[in-house]
Amino acid sequence: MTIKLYGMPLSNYYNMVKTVLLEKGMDFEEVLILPNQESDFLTKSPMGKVPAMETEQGFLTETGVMLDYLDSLGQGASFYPADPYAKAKVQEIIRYLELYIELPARRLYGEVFFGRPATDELKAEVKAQLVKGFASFDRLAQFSPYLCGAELTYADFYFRFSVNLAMNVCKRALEWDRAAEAPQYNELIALIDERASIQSVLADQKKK
Ligand SMILES: N[C@@H](CCC(=O)N[C@@H](CS)C(=O)NCC(=O)O)C(=O)O
Repeated sequence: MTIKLYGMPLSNYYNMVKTVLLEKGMDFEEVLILPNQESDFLTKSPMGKVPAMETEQGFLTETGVMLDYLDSLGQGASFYPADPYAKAKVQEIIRYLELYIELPARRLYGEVFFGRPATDELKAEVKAQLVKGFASFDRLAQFSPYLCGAELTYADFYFRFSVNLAMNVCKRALEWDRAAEAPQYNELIALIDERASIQSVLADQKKK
């Protein structure tokens, strides 16, 4: 059975998984659906979030899990190093991006993307989390030129679709120009954006 990817091109997590499917040259179908709490969708995605993935054995959710599943299928290129420690370092940086940058930044998506102003208290809390989050990420990331060294890894795809939005949140909700402080972020995004997979994902995002 062809893998089906549920979600929508506005979702950065959806785009991470879609990029990896494209990079691997795997056949897949896109099922366009918004996150929702309908009972039918909750049987597929227990939190009602996107992306979700339908495989011949059943459904999977959580972006990191889906990336690992696709990797373990062994089709197309792998973006994990063969060495177990080096692979764990890629997984570590993805975890940092998710827990300490993506999730705090998301707390201000309402203000930045959906016109729901956040309180000053919330902004101060998120700013403190992001200061720590970016500092910890900077201690792990190599930018030489990729996050984990000379080879492109899954962490770079995660970074591409996560940190650009987080920087947007910093600028628009916190008056904090993270991109100016860390020019290496946009340099890496520009490098990753040269890939055909990303170009195709971004073009689909613009269409919607
Ligand atoms: N931890 C999930 C997060 C996915 C997620 O938050 N997706 C957003 C769209 S970008 C969503 O479905 N939001 C709706 C909601 O939170 O109920 C993952 O890694 O895939």
